[in-house]
Amino acid sequence: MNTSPNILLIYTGGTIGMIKNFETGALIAFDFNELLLKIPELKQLDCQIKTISFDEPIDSSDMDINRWKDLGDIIHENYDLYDGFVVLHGSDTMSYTSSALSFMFENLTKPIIFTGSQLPIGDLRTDAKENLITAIQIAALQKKGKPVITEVGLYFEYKLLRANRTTKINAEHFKAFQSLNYPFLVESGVHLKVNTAVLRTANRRKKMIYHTHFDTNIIIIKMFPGINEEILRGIFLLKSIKGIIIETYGSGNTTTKKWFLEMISALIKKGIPVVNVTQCVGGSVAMGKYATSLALKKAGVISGNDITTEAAAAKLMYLLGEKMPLKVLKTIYETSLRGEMS
Ligand code: ASN
Repeated sequence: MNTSPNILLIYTGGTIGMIKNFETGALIAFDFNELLLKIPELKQLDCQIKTISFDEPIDSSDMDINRWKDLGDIIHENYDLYDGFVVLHGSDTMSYTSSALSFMFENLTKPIIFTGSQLPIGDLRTDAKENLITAIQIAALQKKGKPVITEVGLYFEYKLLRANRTTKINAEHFKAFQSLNYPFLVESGVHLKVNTAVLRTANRRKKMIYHTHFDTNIIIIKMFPGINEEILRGIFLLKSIKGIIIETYGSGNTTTKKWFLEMISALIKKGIPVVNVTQCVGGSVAMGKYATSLALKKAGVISGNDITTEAAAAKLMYLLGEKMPLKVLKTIYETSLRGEMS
């Protein structure tokens, strides 16, 4: 009997599997089977690989909560059949999707590793092969017959990062992702160096719970000097708004103009959660550190601490989807659920 790990490779689209459309010159997703022909090396890996593809592979800019659910369903339906999952995904929104998946799968005991590339797999200088092959090797890592990684990771350019800690920071470099507030999980060199101390540990006695309700009635507002009262009022008064993320300056600071602070207070009084995340790529929100964030704290703004905007959006949609009173949502939001904040 073959006991090498079983890996399910899921293709959603992205540059990794794209070719140039000769009429428009733009990159479009193409057939998954052709992608596999370009990497015969996969046969040499010491694991069984099965593949499945989205019916219509997409550029990740077209991802939405329905596609997150399609992807989650594939993993959920195959959860007991495989030892690990590798998701091929466009890099543009990979941090959002992978953050969302981290909330969808509670008590994960198997790896879900996202990867993709900056150049298509058919390109001579492609980064796709290394990313794909190593992502599969990491998903197949086992110790005493159990997966080493038991969380959602993102592998790109020699590093496995905790997915819900990542941000795409470069549209051209092979090193496209950064996780400034959390160390890498695995580094690939001559050997795979596993940073065991920082991995999430699985509690195998707990049942995996699959969550699929995301509420998209949220908005992310990025602060900038000169932000306009009328425009903000128009957005905040929308009937459909159920949650707001404000991307603030530095350690959570905003303008102290009366109209702004009154608007925020009024929203919270209406039961709408307002989350404070920093627009810096590293560091955290510390409301009350400066006078320019004290009023936010007093008004009951939720601290996003050192969460990324991508994970903050996924977490807010997830918790709103789970439906709970604002007080409870605030407490849970300020707690790390999947290692997304310190
Ligand atoms: N536009 C592509 C995508 O996100 C970018 C990439 O994969 N590098 O699907």
